[in-house]
Amino acid sequence: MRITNAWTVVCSPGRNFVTLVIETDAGLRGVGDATLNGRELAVASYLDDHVAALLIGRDPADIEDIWHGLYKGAYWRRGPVTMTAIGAVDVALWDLKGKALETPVYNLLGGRARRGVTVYGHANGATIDEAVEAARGYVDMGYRAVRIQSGLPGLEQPYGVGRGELYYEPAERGHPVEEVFEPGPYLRGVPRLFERARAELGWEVDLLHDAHHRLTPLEAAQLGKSLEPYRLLWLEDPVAAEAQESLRLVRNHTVTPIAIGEVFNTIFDTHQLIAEQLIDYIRTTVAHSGGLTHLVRVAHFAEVFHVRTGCHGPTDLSPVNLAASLHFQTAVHNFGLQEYMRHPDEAAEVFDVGYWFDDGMLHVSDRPGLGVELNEERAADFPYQPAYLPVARRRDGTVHSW
Ligand code: KDG
Ligand code: MG
Repeated sequence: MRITNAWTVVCSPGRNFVTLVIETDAGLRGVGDATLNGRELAVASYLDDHVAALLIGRDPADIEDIWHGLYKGAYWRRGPVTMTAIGAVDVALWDLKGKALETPVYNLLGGRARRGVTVYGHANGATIDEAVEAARGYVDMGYRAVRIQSGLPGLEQPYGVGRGELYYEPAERGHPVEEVFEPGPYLRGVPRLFERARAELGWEVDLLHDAHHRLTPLEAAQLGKSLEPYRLLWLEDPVAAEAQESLRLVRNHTVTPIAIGEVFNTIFDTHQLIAEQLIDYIRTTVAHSGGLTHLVRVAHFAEVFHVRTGCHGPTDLSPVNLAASLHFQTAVHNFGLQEYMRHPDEAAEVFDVGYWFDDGMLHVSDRPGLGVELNEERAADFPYQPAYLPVARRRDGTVHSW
């Protein structure tokens, strides 16, 4: 079999998605997610203008060789745009391989290691009361794990409080929205949120929180310590992910489990944190870190150090990425938890998915490949809409990590 064509489809069914399609002379098509929130067209151009021509004529079965050809052959390595582009090619090739062999992708990754993939939902609210009520809604739907974010006294715009119920969407059309962040009210408020959540929801449900890279190492250590009584499953991104050595300080002061990695792109971003056991969950995304080929390496490396997977899975990645994550999480032994935000309804008109939610878990379908079909005609009805993620500033106007 040979690759005859490769192109991206950029569409906005409720939000922007970039999908790579790879076509073969056997009439099979594979799809990969190439969405990078707020920088979508950079990845589309990387693929259409620089990578597509290199794929034509190649045997799609040669995934390992094509992967290294794009990674080492470009000379300019790593970074989110490059690794998202490589990830899209990689996932599309696994999809093709599954379709060619008429088997789901998880079978190609070693086979089923579990019945289903336990997921966490996103509860948020403008106040602690609203957020805990939203968390109760997830428990009632059967979720066994819930991330909770809320507005707090003195901090009206915390990370993670979106518009609408199930669909959290941070990107806004037009210019980036500016939000204010102050660590004082945040560090005082979050323990009150989880004290309330435990009192209302009990201890059976796993609770999580995302600090979104906003704290200094000492602030992160303080937060982890003050959350210990409420036994979180994880505290996510307590410090900026690039400051890896600062995790030693956090780790020395708290036993609250730590999850990091959604902005990482390669195993080289993860290896210090994993080998020094500075984290408990690695959150690296299939789409943004070179696809399944590379993330499987990260998972196997992490297993040696008792670090478990916790793939990033926001709505700003398409159902193609979610399906790829589910095949990965179904097959790797050291699975931890999978993020699950529901996509807007319009997305279902463009992406026909085989996975389904039941009993707190997402289940992969047994369709060949990834089990997701892209409807290109319908995608054309939802043209790209320029949109940006917010920017955070301190009260005095200093730009801060969002
Ligand atoms: O595009 C940015 C989002 O993916 C990010 O804000 C979501 O932190 C996030 C999460 O944990 O899902
Ligand atoms: Mg996060």
